[in-house]
Amino acid sequence: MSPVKVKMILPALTEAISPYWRPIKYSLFPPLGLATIASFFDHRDDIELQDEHVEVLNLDDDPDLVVIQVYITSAYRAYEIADRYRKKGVYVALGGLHVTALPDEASQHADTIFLGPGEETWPQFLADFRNGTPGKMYQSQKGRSLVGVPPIRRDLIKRNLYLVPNSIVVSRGCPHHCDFCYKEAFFKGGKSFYTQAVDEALAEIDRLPGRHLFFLDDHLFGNTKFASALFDGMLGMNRVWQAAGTVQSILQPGLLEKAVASGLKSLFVGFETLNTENLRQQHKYHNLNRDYTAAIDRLHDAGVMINGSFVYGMDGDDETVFDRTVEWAVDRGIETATFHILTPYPGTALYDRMMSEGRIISNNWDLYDTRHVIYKPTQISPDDLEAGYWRSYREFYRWRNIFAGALTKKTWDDRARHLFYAGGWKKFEPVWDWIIRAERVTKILPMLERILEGFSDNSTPEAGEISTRE
Ligand code: B12
Ligand code: SF4
Repeated sequence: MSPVKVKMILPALTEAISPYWRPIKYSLFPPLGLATIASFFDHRDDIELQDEHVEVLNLDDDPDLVVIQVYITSAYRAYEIADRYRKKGVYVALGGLHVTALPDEASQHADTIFLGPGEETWPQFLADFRNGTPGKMYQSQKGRSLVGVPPIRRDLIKRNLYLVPNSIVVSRGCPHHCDFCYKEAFFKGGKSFYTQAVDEALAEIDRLPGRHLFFLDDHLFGNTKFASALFDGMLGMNRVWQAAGTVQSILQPGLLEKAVASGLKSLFVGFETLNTENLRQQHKYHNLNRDYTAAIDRLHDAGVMINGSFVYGMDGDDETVFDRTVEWAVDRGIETATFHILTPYPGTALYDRMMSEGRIISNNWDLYDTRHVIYKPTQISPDDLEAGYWRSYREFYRWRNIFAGALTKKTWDDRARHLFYAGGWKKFEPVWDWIIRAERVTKILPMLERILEGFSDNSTPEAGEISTRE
């Protein structure tokens, strides 16, 4: 069959393309999901991948096939683009988290929809499409695996537009089952946690230029055997890397040490709440009865910075939660923090519970961005919840608090690293903005590597060595 002309699109939520919005967050990571399924195309197929977070979409073209990834916050934009192409007679395929959660809604804007991860269904569809017999819906169920999946088509990614072009995912899903998490709905009908073969993950790492890596896995430490072998394999690769992990995995003897030896420098940790009842209600059992402070100290002692994640608005939260949480995080020297308003995504146990209690107050998906209250909280008014959320960011990132956090560190090097990292991230937004708009964002990467590494570390190669690998 003749080659297919394909357009792949990651639409942006409105705020990401607004001139008034800080673009740094949206210029962090390239569209890995689409680049992953692109690996199943034939080398003769003509593929263009556009990410609206970092570029203006060209919607006037006439491809044979349009492939769109749909997140909840970009759903309306995705549907608008899909409808526009379908009007021209172009075949449109929609997949991703929101399509999986609400297939009936998505199918009104697509010729074919895909539920769940794409590694199994996409090659089936492509074969059917080439034969002229594509189905209306493909659902990933049994037989999920990442073993032998072709390498991600990173050649389709415009690396120079991203601060962290080396984002990487070596697993899918997570072994845990928190009520508010997307994963239960997304992986319904099959395995909800699985990894690549260690050799294939290491080969993918080896293909990435430069030193810095950002693992986007939900829980890189979720399979101890896999993580252990991966970290062992990364020894000597001279990488600096960031990832996400649970309090439980940090406290686990041995694994953190291996991660640090292979270059771990900063970890996103889902503390979520300081209230035990909240944890229980959300079925976040793996955080229950864990000593958060011990986990923080363990990371800091190992030279790992922390991005603490906190969710506000669970039923046990009252109006004191904001100041208490910020104070707790500052006192413990957490370097950066991410606050969220509890958001019941369709398809989650939390959404179903809130629906049955009549507490969902908005089905405007644009507002499901963890910055708006779309349900009735029990102890706080929606206005106070939103105000407390914004106040938390303001307070946490006040210079006074950044200095206070830095001063909890034991050495001057660690204090300096805290100041540069936390201050640099939040306090120089106009500078970031300018750099991003000038498309010079990758120039900052060596500086990020330097800060992550810390100022006393002698293992940093000379700048020339970094640029050779780039
Ligand atoms: C990196 C990331 C970001 C990055 C960039 C995202 C990007 N460029 O793709 C940034 C920082 C910008 C970001 C921002 C936000 N994010 Co985010 N993010 C993630 C994260 C951690 C990883 C995404 C990823 O790369 N996964 C790895 C790839 C391989 O998987 P994938 O993208 O899902 O693709 C697979 C399948 O979905 C499927 N697939 C996808 N598209 C298609 C299309 C077709 C046709 C087919 C066949 C298959 C298919 O096949 C792929 C391979 O299996 C996820 C968590 C997660 N595990 O997904 C949260 C996540 C996607 N984010 C989320 C949210 C809520 C947000 C924000 C609203 C947060 C906020 N408060 O600002 C914003 C707005 C997002 C937006 N643009 O609309 C939620 C989404 C919930 C939902 N139901 O949509 C998630 C799931 C986090 C969570 N646990 O709640 N995010
Ligand atoms: S630990 Fe994180 S990724 Fe895993 S189920 Fe809970 S919220 Fe989701």
